[in-house]
Amino acid sequence: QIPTEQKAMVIEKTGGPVIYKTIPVAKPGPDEVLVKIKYSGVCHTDLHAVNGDWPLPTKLPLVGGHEGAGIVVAKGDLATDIEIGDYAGVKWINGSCLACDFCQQSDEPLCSKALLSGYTVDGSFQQYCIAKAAHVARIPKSCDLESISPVLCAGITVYKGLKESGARPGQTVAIVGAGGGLGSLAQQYAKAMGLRTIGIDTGEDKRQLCKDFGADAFVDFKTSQNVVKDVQAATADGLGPHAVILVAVNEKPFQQAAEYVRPRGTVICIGLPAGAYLRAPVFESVIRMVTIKGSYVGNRKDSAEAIDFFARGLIKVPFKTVGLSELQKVYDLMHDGKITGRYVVDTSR
Ligand code: 8ID
Ligand code: ZN
Ligand code: ZN
Repeated sequence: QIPTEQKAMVIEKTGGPVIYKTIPVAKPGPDEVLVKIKYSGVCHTDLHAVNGDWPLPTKLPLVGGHEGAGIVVAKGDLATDIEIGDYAGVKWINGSCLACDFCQQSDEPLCSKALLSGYTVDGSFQQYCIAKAAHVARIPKSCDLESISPVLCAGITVYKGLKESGARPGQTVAIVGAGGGLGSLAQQYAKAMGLRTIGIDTGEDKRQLCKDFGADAFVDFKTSQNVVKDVQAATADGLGPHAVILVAVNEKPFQQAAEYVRPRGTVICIGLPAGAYLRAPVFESVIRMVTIKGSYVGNRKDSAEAIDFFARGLIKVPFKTVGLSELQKVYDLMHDGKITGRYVVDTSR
């Protein structure tokens, strides 16, 4: 009962537009599964891909999307540890070589042969999507596919970033871009890990979301006279947060975070604004022993752990759902910074 044709959102050239059209359903290779995508979250990365923001070309034509939640409907002969009917997630790392130095150490995102869903291979903005069986996320049947979809990139990424930060229960983490997709999930994971949070973003909606998620403070980067001072003042002893999770799509905070992070604190860079540079004063960074590092999605174990937090009911994803055919509207809102939380697309319409 797998059809030969399906609906998909396709970009034919960098810069868009994204077009709703009928395309063939692919057949899984020996080490692959075919996932019937029910819902897919829309990540800012998908918009970077449309716009050609990064120094890495996409395939063209391209079906974007990498937060695809669905059901396995076909599989190759080598896919022996996953069954037809299982819930599965198509995430950013679609596949990797499993043999290189990085794959052997479970740093699969660093594999030079990694396949990227919705970027170097077609992703989840279609009704049927191919992914490597080794990498497809295993989703327990108790989970709702609609609300878990944003966990498949946003959740995994911020969970990994929080682990990389080394922040421990009771400590404070500042989340820059706290009202967006990654940021709203970062707040949830941070709380579940016993951390205090400071949300940094702008506007009443995003302030309210941070409050609802139990943020200890909110700093509006647009109205604050001095973001550095306000963030430090939001910690009990005024010394600043132990860690900063940067998920904003803007260069400025990447050049500010090292100034307000606590001495011996860690700045985790996750957001990928086009053409941006990191900058920090050498003197203060040295004498305050600041760590600045990048964090890139997560490996298969991080993915399973991030999903487990959701399955245990610890993560509430704030989302709105629209039809797959309305994807362009989501991109327009995202471009204008008007999305609080995440948008999810329903592939049936
Ligand atoms: O593995 C990775 N490193 C990874 C994985 C997934 C996504 C990286 N990303 C990248 C995306 O490509 C994107 O560049 O993380 C970034 C955030 O993705 P998103 O959460 O999907 O974007 P969003 O929902 O648009 O949220 C961005 C938020 O940043 C705020 C905006 O108001 C919005 O709420 N923001 C901006 I723009 N400038 C800000 C500033 N100066 C800011 N918040 C605080 N200070
Ligand atoms: Zn993403
Ligand atoms: Zn590899």
